[in-house]
Amino acid sequence: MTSSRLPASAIEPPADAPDWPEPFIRRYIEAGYWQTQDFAGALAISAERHPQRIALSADGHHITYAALLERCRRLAAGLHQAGLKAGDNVVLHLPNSIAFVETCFALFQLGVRPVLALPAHRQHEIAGFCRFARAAAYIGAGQADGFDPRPMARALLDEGACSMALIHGMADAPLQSMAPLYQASPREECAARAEDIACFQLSGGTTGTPKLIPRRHREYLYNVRASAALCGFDESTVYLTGLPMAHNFTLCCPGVIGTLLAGGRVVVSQRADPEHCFPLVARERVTHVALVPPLAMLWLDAQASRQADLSSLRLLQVGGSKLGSHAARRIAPVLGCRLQQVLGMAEGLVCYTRLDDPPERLIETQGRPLSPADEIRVVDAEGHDVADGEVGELRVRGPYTIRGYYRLPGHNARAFDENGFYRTGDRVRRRADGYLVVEGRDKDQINRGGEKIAAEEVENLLIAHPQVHDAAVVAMPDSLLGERTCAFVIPRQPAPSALKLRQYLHSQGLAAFKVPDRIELVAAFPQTGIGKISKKTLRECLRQELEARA
Ligand code: AMP
Ligand code: DBH
Repeated sequence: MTSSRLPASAIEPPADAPDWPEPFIRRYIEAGYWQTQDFAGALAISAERHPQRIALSADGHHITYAALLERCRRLAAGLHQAGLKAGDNVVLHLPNSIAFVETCFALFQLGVRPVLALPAHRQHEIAGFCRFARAAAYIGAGQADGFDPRPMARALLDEGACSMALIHGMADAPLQSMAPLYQASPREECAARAEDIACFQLSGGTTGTPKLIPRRHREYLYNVRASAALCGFDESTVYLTGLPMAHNFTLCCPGVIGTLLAGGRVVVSQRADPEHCFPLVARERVTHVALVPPLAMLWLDAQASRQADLSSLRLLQVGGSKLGSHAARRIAPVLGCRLQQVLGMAEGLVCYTRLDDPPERLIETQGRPLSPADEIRVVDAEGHDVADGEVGELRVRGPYTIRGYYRLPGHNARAFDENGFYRTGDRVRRRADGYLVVEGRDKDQINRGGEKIAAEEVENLLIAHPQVHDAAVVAMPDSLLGERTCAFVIPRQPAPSALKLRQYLHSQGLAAFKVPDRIELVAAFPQTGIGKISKKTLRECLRQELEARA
C-alpha cells in the first residue's frame, strides 16, 4: 500500500457497504481464500505470462493479451484525465464487446466502481442506478439490436442523474466520445486495493428500488479463480459469451474474467441464439459456453435438426433458472458436450455440479457450493434447520457472499439474518450427498427464463398510470421460459386497453423483458384472510386456465 492511497473509511462509510466482520476476514485470509491481488493486477500477471496469445476475438478481430493490457492502461489514463477518481461510481451500460472488457479493467485499475447494468436496461433502470449510486458518469454504446444510448444519455445529463456521459462511438457535446481517451499514455499505477469494492452487481430483487451488490476485489477474485479451477479452465479454453458479460454468471462464474486469468480466449458475441452461435462455435472452436435454460433448449432443438459442427464444445453451463430434467438429459447426447448445472446469485453463492459427477447428479440437481467455506442452511418458517430431503428456505454465508447491499441498511436488516446469513428466498431441498435441488421460491419475483423481475417495480409503474387503480404482477407457467409475467390490473373508468398499458410501460423506459406478457383487467383481487392481495390465488387461477386450455 502506498501513502497516497486513501484509507477505506475515507471512500465509503461502513454503513454504505457492510463488510465481513473482522474474525471472518481473518479466517478467509488465513485459509488462503482471500489474497492481496486486485483485478487489474491479476490481468497484468496473466498478460505477462502469455503476451502474444489472443485474449479476445470479436467479429473476426483479435486482440492479444499484451495489446489488451496496453489499451486498458491507456484508457485508465484517459478516464483519469477526464476526471474519474478512486471511489467514484459509474454506470457501465455496454453490450458484449472488447470495449466492455477494456473499460471494466481500466475502471478496476483506477478504483472507480462500475455498476454493471445489463444491455436490456433502459432509461427507467439506468436513471435509477445513476441516482442511487450518485454516479460520476454514465458509459454507454450502441447495441446490435439498434439501441442508441445517446438520446438517453442526454436525458440523464438534463435530469442531473449523472454529470458526465461517455460513449463508445461517435458523440457530440455534451456527450463525450471515448475514442480520444485511448490516446493517453498508459497508466501503470493501480489505485485499487484487495479489500476495496471492485464493481456493483445487480440483484434481480423483489422491490421497486435498485439493489446494488458491492463485490470486492479479493472475494470476487476468489469466486472467479475457484470457479475456473472447478470448471477446468486453462489456456486451451475458448469461452463464448452468449449471455451479457455484465452478468455475474458470464463475468465471473468463471466466465470472461475466469477465461482471461487462465490465459484462454474469449469469443465475444452479442447474441446467444443457435443461428448466430453455431457458426461461431465451429469457426472459433469454442470449448465452453454458459446459457440460461430456454436458450439451452433452443440449442438442443436446433442441433437435433441441423447437426452443426459443435465438436469443439466441451462444457455447457446452464443456470439462472431451473433446467428441466428432460432437457438436461438430452444435452450430452445431442450437443456432444458435458452439462454443468449452475445455481448462482449475484449476491455471491454459486453451486455447481462437478465435471466428474455421475449423470444422475448432473441431470437432477443444481449442484453443490463452490467453496468448502460456504455455510449453507435450509430452514423452515421459524428459521430452524430442516432435515436433509425436506424443502426449506436456503440461507448462505461464506467467503464470497455479501454481508449487505449498498446503501440499504433498512433492507439489509431483513435480507440477512442475525448471524449474517443471506436469505436467498429460494426454496431448496438438500440431498444426503450435499447436492441442492431448487423446488421453488418465496420471494415476490418472476424468473422469466433467467431474467429476474421484481413484481413491485412493475406494479409501482402501473399504479402511477392515471387510469389504473391497483395492480398485481405474478408469474404464469410457460413451457419455454419456465415463467412469464401476468399483470392483473383494476382499472379506473374509462378503462385503458392492455395495449395502451404496455405502450405506457415502454414509454416509461422500462426494460422490455419486464413489460408483462399478459395484462388482465379485473374488477377486484382475491384476498387473503387478513385482506392482502392473494398472489397465490392469482397464480392458481392462471395455472388452472392454462391447464384447461392445454
Ligand atoms: P439474482 O439474485 O438476481 O442474481 O438471481 C439469483 C436467483 O436466480 C437465485 O436466487 C435463484 O432464484 C435463481 N437461479 C439461479 N440459478 C438457478 C438454477 N440453476 N435453478 C433455479 N433457480 C436459479
Ligand atoms: O441467476 C443468476 O444470478 C446466476 C445464475 C447462474 C448467477 O449469478 C450465476 C450463475 O453466477
